[in-house]
Amino acid sequence: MATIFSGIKPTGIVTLGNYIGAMKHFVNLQDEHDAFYCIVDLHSITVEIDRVELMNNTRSLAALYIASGLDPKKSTIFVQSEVKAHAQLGWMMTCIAGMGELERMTQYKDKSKGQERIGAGLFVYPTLMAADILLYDAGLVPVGDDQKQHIELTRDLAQRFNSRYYETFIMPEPMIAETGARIMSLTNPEKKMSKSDANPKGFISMLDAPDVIRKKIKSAVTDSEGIVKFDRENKPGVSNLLEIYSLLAGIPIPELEEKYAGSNYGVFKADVAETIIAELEPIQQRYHELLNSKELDEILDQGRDKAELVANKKLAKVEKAMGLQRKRSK
Ligand code: ATP
Ligand code: LTN
Repeated sequence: MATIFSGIKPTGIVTLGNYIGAMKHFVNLQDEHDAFYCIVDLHSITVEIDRVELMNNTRSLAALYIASGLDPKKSTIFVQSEVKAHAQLGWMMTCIAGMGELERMTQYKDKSKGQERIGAGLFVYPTLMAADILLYDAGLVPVGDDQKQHIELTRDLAQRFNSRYYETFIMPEPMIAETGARIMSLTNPEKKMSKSDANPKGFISMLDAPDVIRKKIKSAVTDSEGIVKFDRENKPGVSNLLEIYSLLAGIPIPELEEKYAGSNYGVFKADVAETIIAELEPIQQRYHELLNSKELDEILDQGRDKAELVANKKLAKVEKAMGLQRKRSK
């Protein structure tokens, strides 16, 4: 059974998009796979972020991982910067990668657009992500649709390394769900929902209170047609809400279309909001119990120790393959 690896950046509070596109799959996979779920704080510093905010986000994401159903007995949950091998292998991968292939990454293009000063870390971001995955011999990487290109690059780097030195890495496969891999912004349904969106109306945070959720869904951009129908091209706003509703309630979209035939958007949106609230309520409750607990520290300490064992072993193999070893006197 393939090992699973995935990560989320502590750049803000996890959104409903992160939950549907990634976290829900993490939970489903942990029963049958060896799974590593990381809080990728080293990736968060590729853009400017306040130090206290980063520390809070890191803890909050760990609590949300567990509150959403990750079981530390089944999954290894840890903070990236605590396992030093990530940064070390990241450097080696940077040396394997070419400028051209990094320049083609759409996440880099999006995040650097309009920036006065582009951090070099943002540019080499995918080489650190490759290191994350390759350190654990992960065969499957559950992610949202936006990360596919980074995993393809990871495969290219692994292959290049294997042929330049010798067989060291296995080829990871992206695991992207057919639905829910790209939840869109509520204010601009042409753009993906992002936790770092400057406008909080664009996303539902996992910690939003029920009234905030009702307000955000009520003001979500739709269209003037007044027909609840799935048509991503012509009705992106309504389609996005239908997708969220369907995935959370476990009701197929055609059934929802039928249910709301003849109703106005107000009724439909109110039900979408209540479905989200019902999903998030127990998660929020567990989150608050965990956030300041010793239990959370213990889980992260154990996760770090377990991850370190695996990662250090792989790092030693890579160092050996690359000749990063001192010759000793006979
Ligand atoms: P940021 O806004 O800081 O770039 P983000 O919200 O895009 O953050 P990430 O930490 O980059 O979130 O992503 C964590 C996981 O969630 C990844 O697997 C990513 O593909 C997935 N993901 C992110 N946004 C969405 C979305 N809108 N719909 C579905 N999956 C998503
Ligand atoms: N690049 C990802 C976060 C990420 C990741 C990873 C995902 C960092 N390392 C390893 C899967 C596997 C993002 O921006 N969402």
